[in-house]
Amino acid sequence: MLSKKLEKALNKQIRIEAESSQIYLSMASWAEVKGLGGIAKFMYTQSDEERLHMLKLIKYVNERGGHAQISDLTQPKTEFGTFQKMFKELLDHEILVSASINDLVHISLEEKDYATHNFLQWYVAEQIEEEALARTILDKINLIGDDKGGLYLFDRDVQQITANSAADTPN
Ligand code: OFO
Repeated sequence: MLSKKLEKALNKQIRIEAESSQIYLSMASWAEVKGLGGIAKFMYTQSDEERLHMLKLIKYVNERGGHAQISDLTQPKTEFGTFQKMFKELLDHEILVSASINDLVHISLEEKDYATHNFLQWYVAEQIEEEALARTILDKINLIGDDKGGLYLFDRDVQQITANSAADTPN
């Protein structure tokens, strides 16, 4: 059985994952409208993954005798300026999510809930991957700068990154 404190913290994380999904969905839509289908596809996939992260938490909370709460969400931005800025936002957001997962791990230890501590290790590993992916992409984008040809090639190649990260999608 989850403690009330941990249940509350896990519910907060459910909301964060749902909001992450919405943010990436908004980025996908923005990229699609800008005519960069590869980047849009990448962001749609990221959005789907965040939804899976949310669902995995919901099922865990309910399985452990808690009640997963579905809350209203903050509306994401709809404009992202440039692709550099958008990917920088993606990285910054993932860093925030990692901090939130770390807090959860801390609470699980405080509450001596080793099952939850064990469950959260999947998220700890996932955050390492997601931050690394965002950094790799950002490095490439910074190399491209304002070069239109480079952006064209990046848009084509980013689909490969989508395909690789999709292989890690949880069940
Ligand atoms: Fe849920 O991992 Fe990204 O935010």
